[in-house]
Amino acid sequence: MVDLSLLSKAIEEGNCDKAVQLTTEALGGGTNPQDIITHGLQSGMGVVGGKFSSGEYFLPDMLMAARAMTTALELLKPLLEKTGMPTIGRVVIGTVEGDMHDIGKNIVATFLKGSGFEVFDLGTSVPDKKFIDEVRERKPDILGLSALLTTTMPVMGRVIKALDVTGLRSGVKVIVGGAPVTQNYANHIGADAYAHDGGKAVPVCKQLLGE
Ligand code: B1M
Repeated sequence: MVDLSLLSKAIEEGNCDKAVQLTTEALGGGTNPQDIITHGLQSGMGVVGGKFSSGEYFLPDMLMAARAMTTALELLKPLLEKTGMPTIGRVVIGTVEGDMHDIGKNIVATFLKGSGFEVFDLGTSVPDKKFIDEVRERKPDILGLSALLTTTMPVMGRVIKALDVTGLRSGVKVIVGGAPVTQNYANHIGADAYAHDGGKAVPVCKQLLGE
């Protein structure tokens, strides 16, 4: 059984090879992929964020940690996505304009795919108009908006307003999330739902579909 605190440490140190090795060993030892994410990868990223805030880490440290985490996540993706179940709903998801953070959004997208949702991931720094166009064309049941910066959180409200103005709001449920986002903030900007993490996003999205 791999000690997931070692994996957390590998992410903290931005050690890509070690992160891949420990993730592979953890999977081989039967550790649940969700536990690997929560107690290994994500907890290491939490430490990185703290060290960046306190001035101990700089941008290159965050980038190395992000690379290590993204590479390790790639090993988990096929396991999380492999379900073979019928599609239960369609989701368009993206990180809002001005925001390049995508690791958490990718986890949410992967969890949703693994639970039977058809997911269209628009990527990062998605212009408001792109969200509107995709909602109009793809007619998703749910639009997912992710924001990691306090400066980009308001953009989620802007997208919701744009849905209103274009007459699309009533046809789509909006879920928001990201580290600085809260349930109160989601209510404040008129979102239909908020999820704290990828695991929570699945039942919340099912609930939005009335399941
Ligand atoms: Co940035 N960054 N970053 N960063 N970065 C934060 C967010 C920060 C908190 C770090 C800090 O200061 N402690 C800080 C924001 C401060 C603030 O706004 N108050 C910050 C800053 C300041 C910046 C820059 C401005 C730095 C600079 O340039 N001086 C810059 C901004 C660039 C931009 O976006 N325009 C920047 C850049 C970067 C990197 C590119 C180096 C890299 C991102 C790489 C990438 O994403 N591909 C990076 C990273 C890695 C971080 C931290 C360390 C980690 C983020 C992460 O991936 N976490 C982060 C500190 C932190 O969050 N502790 C930080 C792991 C991930 C699994 O968690 O993303 O929270 P998270 O996702 C979770 C939940 O939030 C939720 O589920 C996910 C999975 O469980 N969730 C949703 C997310 N989206 C959801 C959507 C949903 C539902 C749930 O529904 C749709």
